[in-house]
Amino acid sequence: MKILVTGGAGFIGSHVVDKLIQQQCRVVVVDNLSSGLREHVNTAAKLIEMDIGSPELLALFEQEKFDYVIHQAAQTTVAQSIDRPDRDCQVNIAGSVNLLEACRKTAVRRIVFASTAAAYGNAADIPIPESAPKQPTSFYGLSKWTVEQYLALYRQIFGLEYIVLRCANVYGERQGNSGEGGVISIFSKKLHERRPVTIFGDGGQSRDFIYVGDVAAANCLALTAKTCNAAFNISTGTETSLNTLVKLLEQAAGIKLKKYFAQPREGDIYRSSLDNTAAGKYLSWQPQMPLSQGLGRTYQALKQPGLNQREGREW
Ligand code: UD2
Repeated sequence: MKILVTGGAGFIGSHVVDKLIQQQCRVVVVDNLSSGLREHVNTAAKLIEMDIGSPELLALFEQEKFDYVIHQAAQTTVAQSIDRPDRDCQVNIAGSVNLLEACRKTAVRRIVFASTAAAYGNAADIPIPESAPKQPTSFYGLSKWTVEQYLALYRQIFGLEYIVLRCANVYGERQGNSGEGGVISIFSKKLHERRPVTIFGDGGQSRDFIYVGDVAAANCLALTAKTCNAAFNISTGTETSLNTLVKLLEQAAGIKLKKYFAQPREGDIYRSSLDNTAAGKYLSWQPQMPLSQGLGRTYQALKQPGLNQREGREW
């Protein structure tokens, strides 16, 4: 089968591509390389440098005739969505609708969409079930939730099949570690450089950290899962506070981190963990990577840049 992975040069997308290639799929990547890297794209995949919002996207779909689409391309950070809601909307909403148009006009069989825990906002019940109210506290959460609703309506009106994967905090090799990166990649880099970290808030805020290889596996399973037109949480189902994360990172590296505390970040949620029962039942998916081990791998990959490359990974 022929699969398009949007954002396939990015952090999660490039791991998805690797897994699909391992499964002998034919893979095309569409990525504008705004944050993704050409060298992260598996050489067995075809890379098209294009924006998902491009008017040329439809012609590409007509030419390639994709069976399935895995949609990972996005503006991915909460903080940037607060700085530039207009840009977040343009990429995450308008770009996705452009992609959906190409999907329905060329009879794509199914689209798998990367959504987020941020769609829930501050939920009452932890771990959060899929049915919890969607009350995003950031434009990023809002834009992802909006696309989920577009998918439901595209299904209803045009018959396009979909699966939404609401991912918790994804970490692992190849994650960016600049201001746009996740807390694990940022702290790992600081640790490696023996520089202090800044904790926004009291460090008591929790996240559900899920390894990128586990997320890639969930995407592959979602392509052919019998149950579709539904959303599934992809997570470990456990909460880890930032203070605990710092301790685990220190253990993984054998180095002490110096910490500064600053004001909580605008739009941040305090507690986050997602119930993953439904993904177990309907996708036959379970997280495999223990956090301490995943942190070790992430840190080692930073120390040995070769491990960040596709060829160096064992996952
Ligand atoms: C992450 C994802 C987002 C979405 C969401 C789902 C990233 C960059 N963003 O947003 O795409 O999937 O999870 O819930 O992965 N923090 C510090 N110091 C730092 C950096 C972060 O204290 O230097 C804090 C931050 O204020 C927050 C926590 O660490 O309380 C996690 O921050 P993050 O940027 O890694 O991820 P989050 O949850 O905002």
